[in-house]
Amino acid sequence: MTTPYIQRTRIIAAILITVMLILAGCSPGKPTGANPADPPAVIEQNHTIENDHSRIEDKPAVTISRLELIPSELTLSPNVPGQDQRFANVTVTAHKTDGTEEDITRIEQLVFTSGDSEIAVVDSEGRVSITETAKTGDHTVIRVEYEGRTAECAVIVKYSLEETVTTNAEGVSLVTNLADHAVVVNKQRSLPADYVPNDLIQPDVPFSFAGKSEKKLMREQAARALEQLFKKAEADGIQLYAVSGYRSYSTQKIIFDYNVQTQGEEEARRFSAHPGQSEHQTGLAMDISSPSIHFALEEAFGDTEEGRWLADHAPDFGFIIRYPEGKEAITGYAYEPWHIRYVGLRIARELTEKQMTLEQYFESGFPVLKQENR
Ligand code: DAL
Ligand code: ZN
Ligand code: ZN
Repeated sequence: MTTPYIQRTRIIAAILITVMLILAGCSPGKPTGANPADPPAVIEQNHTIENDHSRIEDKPAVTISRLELIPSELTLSPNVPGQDQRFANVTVTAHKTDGTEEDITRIEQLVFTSGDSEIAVVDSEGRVSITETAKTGDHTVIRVEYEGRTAECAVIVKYSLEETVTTNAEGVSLVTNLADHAVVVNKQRSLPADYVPNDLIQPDVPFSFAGKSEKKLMREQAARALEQLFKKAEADGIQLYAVSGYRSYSTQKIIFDYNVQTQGEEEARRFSAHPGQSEHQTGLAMDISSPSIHFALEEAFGDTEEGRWLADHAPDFGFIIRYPEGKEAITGYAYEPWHIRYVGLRIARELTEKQMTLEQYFESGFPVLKQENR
């Protein structure tokens, strides 16, 4: 009894659907709107028909979940003979929701930007280059944007030691990147005798002695960082005093000659620099002490509360303990827990983390391309 009723209902329904489809401009056997100008999209079973231009399966669409710039970190340097390290290419990988990845570097709609065009620039194809004025320790990021997603690649500028030194008529190796905040001055790399930094100022910190003195000066950026370091020390209840900052070539000569007279040349060279070879002439170094050891510059400072605090916190303000314990063979000097050197935040943190000296940073560092482990 019920069967004929259902059949009747089905027939009526089929007629109604046919009429509706005819009214809508379609025919039941031919579901495609053959006219590309048909405006309405018709939903039919599992398919979406959009103006007959595309037919998309109605399962979760594959979209981009994450963009990745490769490498994630680039170290670039000016030209050196036989090598071109000023440029590098980054590629863009799209990681998709279905677990696949695709190189989309050549897609036109990618937007590449530089975080600081005075340091590095990037073209529309992901070619990155550092500028003529970029200095060691400078860093920025290259960013790519696509469909609302972004990825970054850190760009670090690093000169090699070889390309920042020249030999003068007397056979002395003179440093050429004098104004670089990461300049390396040591027993193999001298400053010209007449070099005086042009941005020396007196940091607003307590000194161990009164009166006006060139030894109270530092280069501006280092001086500001020192003020922040001392502010943090004070907040932590640590009493630090600045003892000796900038020293001219002639001041260093007086100091070195005195040390040779009183201790002999061999011993003096373990802790005192020849004039022209002292970091104090760069205006980036400061000797620090505390009342707890009567403002002395001695190895014992490293074991005081203040000395330990300094070693722990200096890197957060861009300073390193320049002559660490056990590195005499590399730095050329015995352990000096009191001598801090401004190198900038990024290098200070990296050196501290890797327990490396400034010499090792640049040696390791024939400019390299670091590639993320994938
Ligand atoms: N004490 C350090 C090495 C200097 O004389 O510059
Ligand atoms: Zn010093
Ligand atoms: Zn990947």
